[in-house]
Amino acid sequence: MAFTLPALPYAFDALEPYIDAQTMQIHHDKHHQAYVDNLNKAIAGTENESKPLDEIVKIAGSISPAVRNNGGGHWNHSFFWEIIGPNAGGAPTGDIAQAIDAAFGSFDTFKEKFNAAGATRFGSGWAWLIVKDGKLEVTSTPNQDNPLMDIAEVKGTPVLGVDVWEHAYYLKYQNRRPEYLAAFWNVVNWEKVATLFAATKK
Ligand code: MN3
Repeated sequence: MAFTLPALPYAFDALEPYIDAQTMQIHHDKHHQAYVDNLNKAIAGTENESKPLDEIVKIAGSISPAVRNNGGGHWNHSFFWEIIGPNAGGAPTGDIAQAIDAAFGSFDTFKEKFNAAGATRFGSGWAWLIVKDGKLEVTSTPNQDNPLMDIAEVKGTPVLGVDVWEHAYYLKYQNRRPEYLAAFWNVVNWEKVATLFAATKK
């Protein structure tokens, strides 16, 4: 069964002024679509064709570069559209807020660490908040790798992530990746992050 592009759960302009409509449209309709199409091509006629995406991602490093890049691209973007949204941002509450305080000392310290992970990821990649051995950690991955992959340097379950490829911000922020990262906090869907965090405890 071929993978398909999930619909964006809000309008392209819903994240204005933090992430502009044109970036969202190209990012979702062109970039994400290309990962889906190329993943389908890479697994067509192979034993991986019938596997769910989560399973493919976990073994992506041992399948092929095409599956690693495009399977990761499909997983990462599907995740990203869900953990951002309109009428979002601010500070987390509840269990996830307590866990962030416990792991990093404060929400502000966590944001600094996450932003630094995104800003210092050379070239293209992602910064992540993951659950590893029951604890929150910040990490980053190159290209379309993610912490679920067999080849990840730091493995864990992502509960928040940010795309720091230039295609995610260049139209509005050009070379100013830190400005994009600062704006990102206005669109974080903490309800979704809290749900993902709760799921890691089951
Ligand atoms: Mn992207």
